[in-house]
Amino acid sequence: MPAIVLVGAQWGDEGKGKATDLLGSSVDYVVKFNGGNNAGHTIVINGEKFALHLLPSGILSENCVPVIGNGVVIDLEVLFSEIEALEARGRSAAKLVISADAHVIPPYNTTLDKVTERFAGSRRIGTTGRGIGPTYADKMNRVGIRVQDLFDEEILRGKVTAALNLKNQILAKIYNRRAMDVDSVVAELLSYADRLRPMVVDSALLLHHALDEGKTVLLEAGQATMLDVDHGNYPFVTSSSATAGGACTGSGIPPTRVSSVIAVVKAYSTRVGEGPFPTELHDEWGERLRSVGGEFGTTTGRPRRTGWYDAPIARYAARINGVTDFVLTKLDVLTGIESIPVCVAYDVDGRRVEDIPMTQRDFAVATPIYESFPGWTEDISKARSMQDLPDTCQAYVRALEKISGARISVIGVGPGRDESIVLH
Ligand code: 2SA
Ligand code: GDP
Ligand code: MG
Repeated sequence: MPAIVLVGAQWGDEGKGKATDLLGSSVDYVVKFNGGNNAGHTIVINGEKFALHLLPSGILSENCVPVIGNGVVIDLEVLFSEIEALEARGRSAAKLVISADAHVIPPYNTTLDKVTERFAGSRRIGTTGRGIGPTYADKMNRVGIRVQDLFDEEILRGKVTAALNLKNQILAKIYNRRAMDVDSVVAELLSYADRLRPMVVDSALLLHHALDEGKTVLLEAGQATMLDVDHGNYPFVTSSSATAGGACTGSGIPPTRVSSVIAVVKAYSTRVGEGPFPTELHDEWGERLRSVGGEFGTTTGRPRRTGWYDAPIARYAARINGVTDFVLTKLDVLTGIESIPVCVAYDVDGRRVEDIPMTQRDFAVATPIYESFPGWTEDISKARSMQDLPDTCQAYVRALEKISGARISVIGVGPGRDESIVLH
């Protein structure tokens, strides 16, 4: 049976949490395969709001096993406080399993992330300050701490000592911060070991067996295509693989077992953090999208930058991820706009460009070429089929589908689990 990949098509916050939750009732496993507690997924069930950061969105579906895959980086303090917060609201995290190969975010990397940003000046990325970048750098540098290291004090101590030999120099000499002590870092990490142990498994093997038994596995991305470390607009990206390829490396499920790739795309665009954003609006329309759409960071509360729909980005996401279906979200946010501009291509130095430009410089100067579509004024939040939508709204959806590179299979008309139109 199949593995299904679910990714973000833009710069994140497209509504992946809600889409995963919607699919949750029909899948057996939901695997988070990249990122860490930089993610923020909001899910609304019967009017009750849940904000998840580190836990897979499938944690709220009763019959589903949530899995933190090997591609994830884990802040252990956040992990247990998120589990406790869910349990305090009557939800259970008892089925959660965690890969023995996932990496742990040690406290020195959170500090390094924050101070590096503070001193970066115009080169700052606008990170979430959760230690994500330094922890993936350690992983690639082969000095990272893995979940399984918490069960072997000798290995753990050796790694923390080696890391602090170097990082204390950076913290103290470059950033004028207090050096960290090996014993206290080791003690802090070990304090989670006993609680962690029952959850830790060879998750790649578990998922392999599950697929052999005919179970359905959903691989859920954090962040999005334009934030992917390889395919996003580097260097203004996160430090992990947020695209469909990352779903395989971050879970241990091979590409031959993936049957479909769903990309979640918002009916307009947003971004948090620094970096180019061709359709960004600095006027009252941008403010309107932010306030009506509630565009504030789920993790940091930062106001999100807002702009119109960008079809070259959707087409790029379709190509890079091999998208089979789009979930179009937040269509309701556009209600009441008389004429809705959509970016269909870019102008780069007077040339019309249909795709994302090859160089960072050309993407930074690309200006949108817009086509406008008639809007609608009717409340669409109660619509449950395409026919329930006003004609102009249907035409807008069809126009997006035509220029975005894959069919639209679900339309979001509100934040609630049931506020969706399922087409395919
Ligand atoms: P990091 O912390 O190293 O991953 O930051 C690098 C870039 O990645 C962006 N990034 C995000 N963009 C959108 N949403 C994210 N999650 C939160 C949310 C963000 C928040 O769901 O709202 O609460 O602020 C997320 N996580 C990382 C980040 O802005 C940098 O551009
Ligand atoms: P994620 O990071 O992709 O999971 O997205 P976030 O949860 O960070 O941000 C998406 C926000 O939009 C959340 O507050 C959702 O509750 C909300 N949302 C999702 N789909 C819809 C929709 O179709 N309409 C409206 N109005 N809100 C939505
Ligand atoms: Mg988010």
